[in-house]
Amino acid sequence: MGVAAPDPAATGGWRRRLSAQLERATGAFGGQVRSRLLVWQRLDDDFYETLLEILISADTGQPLAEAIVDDLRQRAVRAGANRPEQGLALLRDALLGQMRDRARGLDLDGLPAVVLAVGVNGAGKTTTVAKLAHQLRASGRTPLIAAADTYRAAAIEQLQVWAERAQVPVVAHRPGADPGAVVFDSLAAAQARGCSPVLVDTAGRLHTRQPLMAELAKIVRVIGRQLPGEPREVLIVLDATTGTNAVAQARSFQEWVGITGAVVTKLDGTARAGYVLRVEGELRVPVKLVGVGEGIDDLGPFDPETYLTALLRGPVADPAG
Ligand SMILES: Nc1nc2c(ncn2[C@@H]2O[C@H](COP(=O)(O)OP(=O)(O)OP(=O)(O)O)[C@@H](O)[C@H]2O)c(=O)[nH]1
Ligand SMILES: [Mg+2]
Repeated sequence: MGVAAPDPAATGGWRRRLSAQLERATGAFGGQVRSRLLVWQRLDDDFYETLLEILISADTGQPLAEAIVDDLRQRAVRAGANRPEQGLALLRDALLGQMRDRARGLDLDGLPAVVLAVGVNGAGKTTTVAKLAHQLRASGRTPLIAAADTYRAAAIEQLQVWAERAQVPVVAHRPGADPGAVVFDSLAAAQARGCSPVLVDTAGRLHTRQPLMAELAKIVRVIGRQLPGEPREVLIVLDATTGTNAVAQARSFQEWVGITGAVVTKLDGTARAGYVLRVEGELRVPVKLVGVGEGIDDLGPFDPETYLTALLRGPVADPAG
């Protein structure tokens, strides 16, 4: 189901805002496209080598950048294209073709549905849970937040402050409590009160720390025992500004708990716009949500078309239309 859309009344404004933030995030890339790619007269080795450099510098990752450029060469030959603008249009179509068919809405059909946010320290999990709770409530749902990061008192308080603003109930235990017990109580509370979805904030953990990953797997087992089929959504939260080892992180989380989607945060603060391509291309995990700021409204569904248009500076459609 395509939920996680922001308040419908605010959608036009939100989309404009997302576009504006993406423009900034992709500005460096778009600038390079104009100043370094469109100066070539034809689609030749100079063009392709420059494109490869631009992709790599935007954090797309070498293997994926090479695959994208090789694919584009073949497409250009097949299409008989020989001008840089045609090359960029083919590139946009190729990337859009790969990204368009991925299911990006959150599956929230369970009663209650459970959404688990996981990731390394500081990625933006708590903020994402709070923003999502706010938006789901604004769109008429009755979310409940499980404060399953029990490592730091500050983490529980941070969530309570956000949740109060969003007017969403939080189930929390004392610092140091078993996160599995918090989740157990949260699901019972959601069932008793008719709340859904349950959004579970978890402690940040390094993907290489086995005991911490085992603890996360235990949380997932607790959920599955209480509610077969849940959690429907396990979202890995990835910080676009720290980039590079996202692939290793996500693979590890994938092995331990299974990932259904990614949230890329802090896209407002980065020139590494290729990062989203990398998450999709190398991990084969759909980016479902993007974070573009620290405010409660600064989260929204990821729209490949808006993103690629901003990235490759094609004709900019009116995002509100
Ligand atoms: N600019 C910007 N900042 C963000 C975004 N998302 C989160 N942040 C900031 O990133 C910092 C960390 O966010 P948290 O939500 O606390 O991250 P976390 O993953 O819960 O961190 P731990 O619980 O410590 O692992 C905070 O200062 C947030 O305000 C975003 O989309 N853009
Ligand atoms: Mg947190």
